[in-house]
Amino acid sequence: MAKPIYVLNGPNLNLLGSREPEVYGKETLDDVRARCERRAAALGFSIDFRQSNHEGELVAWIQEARGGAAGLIVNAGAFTHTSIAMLDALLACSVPSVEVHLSNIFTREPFRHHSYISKAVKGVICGFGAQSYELAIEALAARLATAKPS
Ligand code: CA2
Repeated sequence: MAKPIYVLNGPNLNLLGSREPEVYGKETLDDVRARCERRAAALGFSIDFRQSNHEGELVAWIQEARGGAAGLIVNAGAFTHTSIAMLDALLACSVPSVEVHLSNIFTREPFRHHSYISKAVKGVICGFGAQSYELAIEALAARLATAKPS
């Protein structure tokens, strides 16, 4: 059976749709999951969509992706700006990965302008709301389609 694309979501993203709609949009994380599932299915992939408020759990999922995932999409939430542990896990993970953000982190507070994890991913998509995730799935699917089978 084909491996899924893991879509990993970090802290507080379970609150999507409940506050700050002007920054993060009105859709809930379940709505984002549904978008991802539809987009991936249209491109011939399946999705394993998860959220955690715990850095260690996110690190464990990235480690699991090494054997279990075709690719990885990560919205690390605030850990984006703090987590060397997630950077190290991604550097050790050979599957292609894309960093996503709902908001444009570069138009926000200066502390959001730096991402620790960007160094370890193929690319970064931010600022398109829930559509950022769909764009990431498209980019990953295109890369996986041209990648040599291992
Ligand atoms: O724009 C993004 O996707 C972020 O990764 C979201 C993080 C933020 O810390 C990053 O700088 C950018 C925050 C996620 C929290 O989301 C909430 C949504 C609704 C209400 C409260 C928090």
